[in-house]
Amino acid sequence: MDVRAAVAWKAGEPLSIETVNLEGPRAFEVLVEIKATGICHTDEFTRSGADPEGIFPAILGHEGAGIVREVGKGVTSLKPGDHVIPLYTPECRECEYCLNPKTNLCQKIRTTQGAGLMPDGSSRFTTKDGDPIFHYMGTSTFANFTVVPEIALAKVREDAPFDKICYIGCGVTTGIGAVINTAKVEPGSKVIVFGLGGIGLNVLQGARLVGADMIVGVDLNPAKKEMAERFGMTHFVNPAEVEGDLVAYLVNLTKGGADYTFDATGNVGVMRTALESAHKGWGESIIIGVAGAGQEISTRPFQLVTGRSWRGTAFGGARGRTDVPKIVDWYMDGKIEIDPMITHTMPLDEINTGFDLMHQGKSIRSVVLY
Ligand code: NAD
Ligand code: AHE
Ligand code: ZN
Ligand code: ZN
Repeated sequence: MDVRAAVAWKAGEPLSIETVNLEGPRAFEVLVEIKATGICHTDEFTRSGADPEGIFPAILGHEGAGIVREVGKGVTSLKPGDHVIPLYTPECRECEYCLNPKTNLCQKIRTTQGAGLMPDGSSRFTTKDGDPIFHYMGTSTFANFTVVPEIALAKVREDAPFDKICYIGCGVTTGIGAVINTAKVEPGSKVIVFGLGGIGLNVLQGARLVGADMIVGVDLNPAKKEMAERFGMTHFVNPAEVEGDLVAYLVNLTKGGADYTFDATGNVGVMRTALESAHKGWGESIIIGVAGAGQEISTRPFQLVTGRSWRGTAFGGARGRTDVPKIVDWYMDGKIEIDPMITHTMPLDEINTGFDLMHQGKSIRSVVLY
């Protein structure tokens, strides 16, 4: 079938909106009509060429929501008409990783997914000339129709609005999940969040949800302060306005360091600051941001010797098919907020504007509506 897609032809170039071919679902695959998709900084990370796994031409996008239109042979858990959120972290419920409660990183299809292919090693997208176009994160939501493995789809309630719940496909779940699943922040904790963008704001609301006492937000863009306060930030720090050492400032502000710190910037220098502003003896620092090819983190081992721990999280430690429908319920029940974070919406034809707004620091989430 013909589908409208934003194609990333080459690293660093704007996306090109065109009609491409999509083959129907093969065994254990599902055709989904995408109704809305957010633009996450990770899409920009890959588009820019910073992603060591980046592969072109590809159809990016991993924060979508839509409706099942057709199922391939062997699909038993979904049927046409079901509302779904594609999962870049699938949940097969039978691999070694799914059977280990310590991780959410299902590895059943990770190799082919990372190579931009469906689990059978081929692509469903082709150009008008029949040349393959790669999938991205197994989801490729920057197209009005996409094919996704059954194990990479969460079935969600039908009264939830696509233009909001698409954000649960990455940002909301990642931020809230980092607090609840990965760090397991306790009530009364002191928390520092670095980067108050689409992920950081959700870390803030996760911290508020679990009853953290002091929630410090750190961002170079002062325009992020107002929205961050709305999501639970109690203290704002702009590193550009701190005289002297930022770590010392934050340790002083939190009276010894934070119980939990989170990097939601992807900057390796910030990651070090986050680790070192965690409390001696017990502070934990969680890396959420993804760093460009070739970048590495460093600190003095003494920081770990003296009781700080450095950890990371992917998709907020969530097991998508199990947890995502629950987060949709939290949103529908008013337990968490999403609407104010969706600052811009646009048709697919204007998707590059969404990337521009991200660069300019003017948006939290831009959502493409099909
Ligand atoms: P974003 O662009 O919306 O937000 C980033 C924020 O960081 C901005 O507000 C920016 O002003 C701030 N910032 C940048 N440099 C800074 C610095 N040196 N000090 C303080 N603040 C700084 O991006 P996002 O969509 O929120 O994504 C954030 C990061 O999380 C990205 O690296 C993204 O790739 C990553 N991410 C990871 C996961 C995961 O599963 N681990 C999921 C989603 C996104
Ligand atoms: N491909 C990159 C890593 C990108 C990355 O870390 N992705 C996160 C999700 S970011 C969503 O916005 C993730 O889930 N990682 C786990 C995984 O298996 O990819 C690189 O550096 O190679
Ligand atoms: Zn993302
Ligand atoms: Zn699995």
